[in-house]
Amino acid sequence: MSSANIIEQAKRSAAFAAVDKHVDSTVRVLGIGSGSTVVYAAERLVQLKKEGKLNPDLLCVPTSFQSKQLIVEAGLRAADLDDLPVLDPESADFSSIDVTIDGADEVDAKLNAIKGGGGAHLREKLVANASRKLVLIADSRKDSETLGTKWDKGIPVEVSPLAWRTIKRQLERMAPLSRAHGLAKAESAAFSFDHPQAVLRQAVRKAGPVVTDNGNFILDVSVGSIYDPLAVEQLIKMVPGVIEVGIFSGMAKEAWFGNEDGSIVCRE
Ligand code: ABF
Repeated sequence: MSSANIIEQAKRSAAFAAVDKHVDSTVRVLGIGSGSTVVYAAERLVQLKKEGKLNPDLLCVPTSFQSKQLIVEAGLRAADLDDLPVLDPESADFSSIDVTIDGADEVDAKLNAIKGGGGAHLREKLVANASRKLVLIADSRKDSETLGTKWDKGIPVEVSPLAWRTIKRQLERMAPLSRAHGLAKAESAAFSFDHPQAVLRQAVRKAGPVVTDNGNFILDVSVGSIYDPLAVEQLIKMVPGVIEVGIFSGMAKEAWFGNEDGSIVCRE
């Protein structure tokens, strides 16, 4: 089997295992993520539907146009996030989604994740935030000790088109702020990229900014190893015009990884 097929099989194994553990007839609302691994989750949902194992009234909440297509093509019912009631009106829990299954670009030992390689992280984070459980699925290439050590394309940051150059300049000059936050000890305003801690280096993709489903731009903020994902997420998010950051700190309850030898690992 080619290495590409081995990776696809690993993704499929992780997706099937996560769906089998978390989706049964008691699930009323299911968040459906974006990317290629989630395609296998949809494949498993189709099988479960045929076997009569899904809630007949199951609603699925998409996280992108791609995700919406997956839901429709699987013969499932799509629902908009804000059209849903809270699951338990009597509690303080504002969740309206039982569980969301989504992919990731990198997941660290504490289940913090870099997401948004496909430019959908704003809706993905909105859906994850409204979910009782966020379950990540990926092949083992995404399984990492520390964010920023395996994923080398930078943190996707959705920004307003109104000021993307200004935002880019501000990010490029954040080293002093980073230092103030103890995140990095950049020697000067010029970013030192070899620093072991999170040093923010912003690089707009060669072809210029990517436009998201929401009409905003994506900038890729390249960092070194991220030992404090929440701090880096907050640092970037406070820049005026930043709409959402592709770091999901402390949001995932589980992560399922398919290994190339066919085994599956679930980390909680
Ligand atoms: C979405 O799909 C994004 O958050 C993430 O960047 C990407 C992962 O894609 P794949 O499953 O194809 O690796 O979840």
